[in-house]
Amino acid sequence: MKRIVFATNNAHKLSEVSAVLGDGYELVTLKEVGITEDIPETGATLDENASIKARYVYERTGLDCFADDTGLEVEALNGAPGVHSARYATDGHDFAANNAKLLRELEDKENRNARFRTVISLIRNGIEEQVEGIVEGTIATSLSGNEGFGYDPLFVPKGYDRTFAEMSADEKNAISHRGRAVAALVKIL
Ligand code: ITT
Repeated sequence: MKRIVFATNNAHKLSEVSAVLGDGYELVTLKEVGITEDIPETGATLDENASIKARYVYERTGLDCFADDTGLEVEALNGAPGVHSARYATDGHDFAANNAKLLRELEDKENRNARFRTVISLIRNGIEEQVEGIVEGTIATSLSGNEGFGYDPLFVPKGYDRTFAEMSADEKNAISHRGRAVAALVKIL
């Protein structure tokens, strides 16, 4: 079994990624390697932030590791909230406030096209590689479902009439940005 650190403080991400990675990998958490502080995400893009998070862990532990940075990119909002998805409405990770703000911003917009994009930075033996995963969809006009996290109750993937929050973890992983990025990660691991 390969041991690899996943640089995240988000428990939802951890369970999604470990489900897609499967039994061949033992995911080590930040807590387990003694990193309890929030890693500063100061980059201007998802690519930069994924890289910052992975390097932060590699520099402190020397262990193989990866980090994911994800954003929701809404067409009518010129790609916002994008890299600012976690702190769209407030300073913290307030999912309800973020969703309420998104609904407000799109109130008078006909174009509700959006996509989730995940960038994963992998550092193995000191060498960094990046992969990404994208899922296209639309933003619903009201919240539906209790599964998942973040913007899931508003995101309807293309070809479906349910939000990610109305899908099981397996269903979401099979088509999601993160599921696709992790599938690409597995190919290079
Ligand atoms: P880490 O940096 O500790 O990994 P985070 O929650 O800060 O966790 P990101 O910066 O990658 O993660 O994600 C930014 C926000 O995007 C996150 O807070 C959610 O609101 C949203 N998000 C990310 N992945 C999502 C998903 O699969 N479904 C719905 N919303 C998601």
